[in-house]
Amino acid sequence: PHRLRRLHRAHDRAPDFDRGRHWAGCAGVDLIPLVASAEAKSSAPKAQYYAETVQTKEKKLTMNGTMVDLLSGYLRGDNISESKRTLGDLKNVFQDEAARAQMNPATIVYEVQSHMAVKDGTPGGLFFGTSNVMPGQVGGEYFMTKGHYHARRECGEYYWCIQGMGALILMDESGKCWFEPMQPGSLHYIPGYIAHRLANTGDTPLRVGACWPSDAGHDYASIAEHGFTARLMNVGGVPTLVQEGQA
Ligand code: S6P
Ligand code: ZN
Repeated sequence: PHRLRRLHRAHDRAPDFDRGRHWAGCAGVDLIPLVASAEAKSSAPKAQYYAETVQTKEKKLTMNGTMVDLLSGYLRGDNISESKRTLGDLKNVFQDEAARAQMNPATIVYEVQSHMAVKDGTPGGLFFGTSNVMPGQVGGEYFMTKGHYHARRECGEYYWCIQGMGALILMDESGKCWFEPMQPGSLHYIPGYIAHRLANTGDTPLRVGACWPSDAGHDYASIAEHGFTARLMNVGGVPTLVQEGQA
């Protein structure tokens, strides 16, 4: 019961993470028809998702404290950290800074949930997350993440598209830039030494799962300084990677 109460608190935290609008609504299903143990039911009636033990016909199964909604990638339970970036946070990220400055700074561009079972920087561990990039454009450039290299350059990462349409924009250290189209089910391996950024080219949220080493870290400074050498633009309705100086 103590553990269940703690899980509830973790879930009820993060009021600024707009679950209702962007996440839970899209799934529309119960995650797993768990039957909470009698003890869990009496102490925490809403605890079905987090039931520590469930009784099946065969045996009692022990669950851990975190669940992934398989339809949306939404995470709930233990060890989850959440962040979001608004248009106001993304100064100088889009090509048309004047257009960005005209838009509502409170508009959410993307949200990230990360399941961090070990401390950031732990060698040999893994992190698991879901990124949620909203549909939208700034001066014809699709809403996207800031993008980064890993601080430990050799660290790779897996992405997989869960919902929506978009692109994984990649750049090597020589500045060569390309992209991989994303659609639900597409799997993307990002090798080490490659900067990566997500862009939503559709009109629904782009939800992408990720798994990366817990000691990878993030190098945002290189991107802040030099940017990506190409930008994914809406050219007559077609997502087009426009190389620097080609616009
Ligand atoms: C972490 C992984 C993702 C991104 C997320 C947000 O290595 O690549 O979880 O952090 O998509 O992007 P960014 O560039 O703002 O960190
Ligand atoms: Zn990364």
